[in-house]
Amino acid sequence: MTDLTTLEADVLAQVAAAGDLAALDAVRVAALGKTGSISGLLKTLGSMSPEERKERGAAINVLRDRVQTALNDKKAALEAAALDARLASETLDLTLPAPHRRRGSVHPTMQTMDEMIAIFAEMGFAVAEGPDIEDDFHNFTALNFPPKHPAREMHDTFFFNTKEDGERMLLRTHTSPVQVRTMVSQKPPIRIIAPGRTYRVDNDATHTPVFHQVEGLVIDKGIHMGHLKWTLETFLARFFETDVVTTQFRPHHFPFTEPSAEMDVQCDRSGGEIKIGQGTSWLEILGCGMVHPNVLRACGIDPDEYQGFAFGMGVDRLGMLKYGMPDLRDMWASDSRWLSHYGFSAFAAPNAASGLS
Ligand code: 2NM
Repeated sequence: MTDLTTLEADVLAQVAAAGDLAALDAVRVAALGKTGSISGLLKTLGSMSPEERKERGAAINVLRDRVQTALNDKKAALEAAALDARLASETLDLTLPAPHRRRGSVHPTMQTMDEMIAIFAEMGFAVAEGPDIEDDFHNFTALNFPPKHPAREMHDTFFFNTKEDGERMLLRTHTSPVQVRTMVSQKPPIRIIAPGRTYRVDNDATHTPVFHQVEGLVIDKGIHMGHLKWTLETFLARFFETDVVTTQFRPHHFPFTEPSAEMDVQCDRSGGEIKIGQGTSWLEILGCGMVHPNVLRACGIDPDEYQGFAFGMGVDRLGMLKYGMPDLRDMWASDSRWLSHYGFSAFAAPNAASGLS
C-alpha cells in the first residue's frame, strides 16, 4: 500500500505546485490520462487473484477519486485567480478626466423644426400642441372627411383596437387635429402653428412611418389667399436664407380646404444640389388652402363671419433640402458619424436675434 500512498503524495504535490491551467492539465494527463500513472495501476488488476483485485482495486479507486477532487479544486482556484487578475487589470479609474469629445447633438429634424418655429414666432404665430393619439372626430370628421370616404384611405392610418364603447383611437396622420382643437376652444382671431410628430402606414425610400409636420392656421375676418401667399413666401425666404423666393400655386385637393393648392418654389437644379431662390425649375414644397366652411362649422366658427387659411409642410423633407441630406433613411439610422456630421449644437438653439443655423 505504501506505493499508493507515495504516489498520492507525489501527485497531490504536483497539483499544488501547478501554477496555471496548462500545468495543471499536464499533471492530470500524467496521472489520469490513458498512459498515466494511476491508469497504469488499474491495468495491473487483470493479472491479480479475485481477492487481491478487490482490495487493490478499491484502494486505487480511492486514490483516483482523491486526485480527481484535488484537480477539480485546484482548477476552480486557478480560474478564480485568473478572473480576479483580469478584473483587477480592467479596473476603470472613474476619477480620470473623460476624453474630450462631443457626445450628443441636436437631430437635424429637430433643428429644422426649431428654425421653423422661430420664424413663425417672429411673425406672430403661437405654438399649439395636441395628443399624438387622436380620435376619429379630430383627425378626420371635423376636417370634412365624410364617413367611409376614400379620402380617409389617403392617410394610411395606424389604428388601435376598438374600445368597449365602439370607439377606435388612432395615431394622428397629420397635425391638423391640433388646429381643430384650437378652433373649438379659442375664439378668433387665431394665429397658430402646430409642429409635431405624425404617423402613416408608409415605409419606402421616400416615406417613414413616423414623420414631422408643421401646420399653420390663421382665422380672422376678411382673410384671403393673398395673406396666405405673403405668409408662406415670407417664411420660405427666411427659412432658406435668401432675399426673395418666387413661388407658384398649383391647384390641388384636400378635404379640409377650398380652394386647395400646392406651393412650388423656384429653384436651380443645374449643379448637383438644389438651390432655392434662383434658377428655372420648380420644387413642390407644401400644401395649403382656405379653410373649408364645413371645417369652420364643425369647430363652432361661423364661416359667414370668419375666414381662414391653413398650410402644412413636412419638416423632415424641408430639413433634407436645406441641409443637403440625400437619404431619408439616414434620419433614423442612429449612425453616430451621420449624427455628428449633420447634428447641431445644443447650445446654439435657433432664434430670431442670433440667426437660425
Ligand atoms: C395641409 C394642407 C392644407 C390644414 C387645414 C387645417 C384645418 F384644420 F384648418 F382645417 N389644418 N391644416 C391643411 C391645409 C394642411 O397640409 C398639407
